[in-house]
Amino acid sequence: MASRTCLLFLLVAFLAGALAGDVIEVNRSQNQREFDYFALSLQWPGTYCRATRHCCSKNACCRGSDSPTQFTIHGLWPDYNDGSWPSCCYRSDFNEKEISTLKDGLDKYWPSLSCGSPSNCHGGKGSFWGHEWEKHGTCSSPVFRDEYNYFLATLNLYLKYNLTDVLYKAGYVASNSEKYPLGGIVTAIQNAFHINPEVQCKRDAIDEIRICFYKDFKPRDCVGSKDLTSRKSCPKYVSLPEYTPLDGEAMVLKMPTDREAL
Ligand code: U2P
Repeated sequence: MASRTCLLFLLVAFLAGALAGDVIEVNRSQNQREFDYFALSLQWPGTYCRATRHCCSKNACCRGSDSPTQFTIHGLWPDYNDGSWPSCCYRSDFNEKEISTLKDGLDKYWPSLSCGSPSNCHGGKGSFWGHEWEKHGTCSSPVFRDEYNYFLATLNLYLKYNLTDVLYKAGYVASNSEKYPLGGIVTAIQNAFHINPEVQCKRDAIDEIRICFYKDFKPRDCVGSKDLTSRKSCPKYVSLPEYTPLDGEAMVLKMPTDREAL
């Protein structure tokens, strides 16, 4: 009886979460249903990097004056129209050699903004790129069936749909004092790309903006974009924080090796 009550409670809690709009990640292993669309998720380094507490060589927040000042890539995610997404669809261990010719572009536009080693799909720890390939890239077939094409297409999309530039031209620039209307930022993106993006905030700071695409890479609305009031993570006025990298001396003092940073 007790275990029945417990099961019922878990079921109700699960359904309540789903109905409240919590996203559901589907780990479909081999039997994945084909995804519906792509979300190109772009992170704002000013928001991410100001939480930096220690440095290591792989963390782009620690590049001093070369730290990124534009949106960088978080990932290209195959998603379902119901708000869930597949993950870890088949075993394909990340091999950095396959993308060695893309490394300069990836270091610049798709850097890790932390020292942590995210988990891969099989219980191990790996690089940011390895995590994104194994968790999301493997679910992007039949559009992509290999690492090289997945990373190359993501870089090309990022360069073609230059979000930082769109916001800059509309007057939305990095600032530690300005607050901008969320509606104005969304309108600037709508006018440039003719789609509704998805926006995520950490408190009042823009954290990520997602631009979505059909499988043929024509832009389309993101599922979580429907109306402004449902963008529960952002207030009406938002910021795009500037990031002031740790100064040179502090960087040296705080720069453990990658091993120590794990
Ligand atoms: O939003 C929190 C984390 O959930 C994963 N996510 C979110 C939306 C989506 O469409 N697809 C998706 O995978 C991301 O996990 P990550 O790739 O970072 O492991 C996102 O960070």
